[in-house]
Amino acid sequence: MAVPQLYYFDLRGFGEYIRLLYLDNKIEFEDIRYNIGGEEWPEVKKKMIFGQMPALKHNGQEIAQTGAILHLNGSNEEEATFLGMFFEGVRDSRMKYVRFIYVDEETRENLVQKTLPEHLANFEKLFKIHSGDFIIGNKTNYADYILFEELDVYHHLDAKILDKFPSLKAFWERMWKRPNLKSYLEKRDADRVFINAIEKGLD
Ligand SMILES: N[C@@H](CCC(=O)N[C@@H](CS)C(=O)NCC(=O)O)C(=O)O
Repeated sequence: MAVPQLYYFDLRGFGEYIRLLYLDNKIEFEDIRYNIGGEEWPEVKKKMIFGQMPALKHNGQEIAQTGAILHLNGSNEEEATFLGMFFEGVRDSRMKYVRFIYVDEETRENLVQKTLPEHLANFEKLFKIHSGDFIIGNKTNYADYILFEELDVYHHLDAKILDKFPSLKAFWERMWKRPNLKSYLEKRDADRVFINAIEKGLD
């Protein structure tokens, strides 16, 4: 049977949330990566639904939009709503990071000392609502991968940023130890895979 094909750039970006979910859950997929400034992308772009990636092709169907691809609902409507809320909250936080990276909207110091901690404080509160190792109980859901990737990205900006948020820090450490992720994550750092297209966030 054909495996899903995930299309994204050769960096972490939004595609990384999906890669982590697939790897951790042992969902076989083809990880197709295009060079961000390369010659191929303008041609490929014309064929993508919104002219953007990530995109997923499977069984003749094409899906665009990160959230739609990631979406594996919680076990009931209430949980699905909670996960959706978490997902959108993390995306809002990501936009602050993205604006810092691409348009220098604020200083690195302000981002790390004030802006991101405000978001992290909310995530810490939300995380504690459901007991267990992950956002909801002891099973990972799609929102765990976006949360983990964001925490890891912010940790690259400042290795102490999670210290004031013990639940998030413990979660981040736990995700790093997941047997299906550990060697991938170690290799990703060793290879210094870009987090974003201009890479301000790795040092
Ligand atoms: N709303 C979309 C946004 C996707 C998006 O912004 N993709 C960017 C990379 S992160 C892209 O494809 N940029 C290249 C282009 O627009 O040509 C999602 O969440 O998946």
